[in-house]
Amino acid sequence: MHYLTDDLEPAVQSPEREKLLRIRDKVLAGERIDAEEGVLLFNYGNLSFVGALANFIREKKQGDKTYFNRNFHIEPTNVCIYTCSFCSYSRLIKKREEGWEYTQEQMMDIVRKFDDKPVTEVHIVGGVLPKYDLEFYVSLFKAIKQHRPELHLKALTPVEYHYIFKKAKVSYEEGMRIISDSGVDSLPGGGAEIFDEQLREKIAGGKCSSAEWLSIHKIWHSLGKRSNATMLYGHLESYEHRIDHLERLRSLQDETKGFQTFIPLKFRNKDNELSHLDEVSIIEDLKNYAISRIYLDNFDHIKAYWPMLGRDHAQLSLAFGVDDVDGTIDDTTKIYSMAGSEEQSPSMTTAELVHLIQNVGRRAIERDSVYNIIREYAPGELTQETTKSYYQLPVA
Ligand code: V47
Ligand code: SF4
Repeated sequence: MHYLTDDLEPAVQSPEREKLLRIRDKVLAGERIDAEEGVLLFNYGNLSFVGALANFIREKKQGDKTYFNRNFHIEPTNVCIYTCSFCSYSRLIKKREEGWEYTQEQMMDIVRKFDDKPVTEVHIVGGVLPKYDLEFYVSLFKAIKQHRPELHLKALTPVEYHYIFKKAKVSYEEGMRIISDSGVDSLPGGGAEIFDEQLREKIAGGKCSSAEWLSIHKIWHSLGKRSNATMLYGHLESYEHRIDHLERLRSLQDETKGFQTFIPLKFRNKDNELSHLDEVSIIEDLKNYAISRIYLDNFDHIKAYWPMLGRDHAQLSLAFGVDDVDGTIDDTTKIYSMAGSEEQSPSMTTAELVHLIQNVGRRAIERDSVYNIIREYAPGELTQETTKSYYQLPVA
């Protein structure tokens, strides 16, 4: 019998004790919990209970391995035709002069800035604007691949794809094939927000629907490609909405097995139309990571995005189901600092990131974008001096 069977008894002082113990038994037996049980965990599972279960699954799947990669971001524009109420980033077309709109050449300059750096991935995502159409992106992707063929291109979300395919009058199937042929290797998880149709309409009205988001990922997976998924939480949603979101992802993953990582994104309230909302507590963040880990039994990885969460909380998350802390990051990422993230100028050296992981007793593994292990770092192997030159990136 696993030690959790006894150890978790005292953690379950709840009117729903019997149901919680049943969930514990299911998790320990490797069985899937259902939506009702997921909601019950949010309502009645205390942090130590859900944390222990999530950590059990995390260690069963990944042991102490904790992954990061070396990536940089390009945000083509922060001007957007949409008006998502949680977004602190977009400068509407009427305030266009406050934003930026990079040309292909300017973006290639960013790519070239990393020519002598051992980065393995570029993550491209930004606002939606008519001039960034299918032709523009195909040309950009081809130029990046021509310049640096081995760089993994993780680019755009269904929000952009839906818009540019509609404008180009191509089907999703045809569009995703064109995108794949132009060099895109994988899709990041953005644009998922929250799948409940009514709430999505309220906070992200006008952009691709939940069904369209899922459909684009499904088609992408059918081409043998991988993608990530996110959930924006801590705004107006209920626990039922969160579990509904996880359920739709789990069910698509059963079909395609194309998702690599789930990334919960905590709503930050600086400078947006939902600024009147309080941000949720760290306890809520950790419970959300843990329950995501428990619910998404067919996802290999749960990622904490450290620039948004902050370093200490990212460390803490590693005990609550998280096994990935994303990557090193540079000055070109504005979306989180503009939304009020803990990290106003997010950048970490490889040594710092490795230390962050090892300092809480986990193994620091550098991965590529599809989770092949590039290197494991031994404790004490890296010092600030040996890596400073790689990741002391310029901060705006
Ligand atoms: O879809 C926007 C979120 C997402 C706010 O796949 C906000 O590896 C919090 O998806 N508070 C885009 N979040 C970023 C994204 C992502 C990030 C890191 C790694 C990966 C990956 C994907 O950012 C948007 C939206 O949900 N966002 N505004 C805000 N105020
Ligand atoms: Fe545009 Fe994305 Fe911001 Fe919505 S979240 S307004 S789609 S940049």
